[in-house]
Amino acid sequence: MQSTSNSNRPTGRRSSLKKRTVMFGLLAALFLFVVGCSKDGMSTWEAFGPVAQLQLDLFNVTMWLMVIVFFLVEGVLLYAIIRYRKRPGQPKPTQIHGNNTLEIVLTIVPTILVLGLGIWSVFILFEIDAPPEGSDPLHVNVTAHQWWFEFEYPDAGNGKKIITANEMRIPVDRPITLSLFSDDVIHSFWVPKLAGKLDMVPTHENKMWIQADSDKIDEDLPVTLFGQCAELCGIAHALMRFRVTVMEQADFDSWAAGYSEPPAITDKAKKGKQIFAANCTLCHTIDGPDDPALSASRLKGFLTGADITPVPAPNLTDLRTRQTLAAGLMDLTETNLRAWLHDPDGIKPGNYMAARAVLYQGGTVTLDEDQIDALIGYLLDLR
Ligand code: HEC
Ligand SMILES: [Cu+2]
Repeated sequence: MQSTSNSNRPTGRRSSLKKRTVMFGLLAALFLFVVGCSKDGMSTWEAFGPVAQLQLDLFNVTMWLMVIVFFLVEGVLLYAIIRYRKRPGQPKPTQIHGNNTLEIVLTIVPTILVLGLGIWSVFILFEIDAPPEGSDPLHVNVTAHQWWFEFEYPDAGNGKKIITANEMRIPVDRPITLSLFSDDVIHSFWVPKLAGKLDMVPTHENKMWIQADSDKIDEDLPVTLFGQCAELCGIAHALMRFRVTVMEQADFDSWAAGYSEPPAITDKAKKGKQIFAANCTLCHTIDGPDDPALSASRLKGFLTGADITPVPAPNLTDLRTRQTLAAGLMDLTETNLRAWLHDPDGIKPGNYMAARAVLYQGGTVTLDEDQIDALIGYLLDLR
């Protein structure tokens, strides 16, 4: 036993070294592939507003300084290792205590670097704390739910409240102040092109502001930016995305003015309206902002967690004006809406519509194809 393993050892070692080298190469390639995101999507390398720009500048300076330090230190290290390595027949080098000048330099330089970057970071923290004095910010309350985002504009159009989900619209060149909340666990608000991440914590309000500048966006408005929850928050965390559409103030105003105006409803949609009232209003509102008392009872239902209860759900009033379904998961099309109504859990495993609506408790949806057609007609007839 002993002798066999001994005689095998040299080749075994060599092949495992080879294997390790290959594994390392593969991992390095995977790493480069994974971090090689394009600028179009969720890139942090492109700033569309002043907050993101300040953060990006700080990041760039910090990173490049550290890259220089890394190559300097590693360079000197490698040079010393190779140049002064032990050679056969060489006498033992003279032993010295150290070098005071070198030690002082190696203490002072990093101290200056760390202090400098630290102080600059604090200045930037203050600078991005609030929008400039005298600007006219638009306020939005953002509440995270497992696994979607709710946007409330307390005073968007003539003091009228607007509640919508998963897609935030913002006017260009205007500061947007955000109050971030959560109704369940900790989530995180992240639109890389507008600002860094900020946690959304239950029972605690976090504030931030963002702005999209027309001179930083070289496309025609409206422009859609991507965001997503950046804090592991449960089974559908990776499917908790949202969008921010940057638009001209006038377009924003006309969207706001149209919100909750009763739509023209076709005959087919009339039937859909009844089906909606019977099956969906436990959780969804479709005719304006959610009634606060109703929201509170939905939240209570969710938190007490009995099997079939109301839960907070996306406000569907402006569903027709949206681009996506199920927290940015798929485009809003008739086919996708049909698929969602048939089997929400197949599309977004773990979501609370499938888990808590009576409709889905038998395994398949209890609506027939005609009823689903009517529902789709109704949902897409709203503006
Ligand atoms: C038990 C509560 C509940 C009931 C009842 C319910 N839903 Fe939902 N619905 C939800 C939740 C929660 C979500 C969010 C799922 C997610 O994205 O994680 C949702 C998402 C949706 C969405 C996607 C909205 C968006 O902004 O992406 C649509 C459309 C929808 N539901 C339609 C319906 C219709 C139509 C009915 C009735 C046939 C219905 N729902 C019944 C809870 C419910
Ligand atoms: Cu989340």
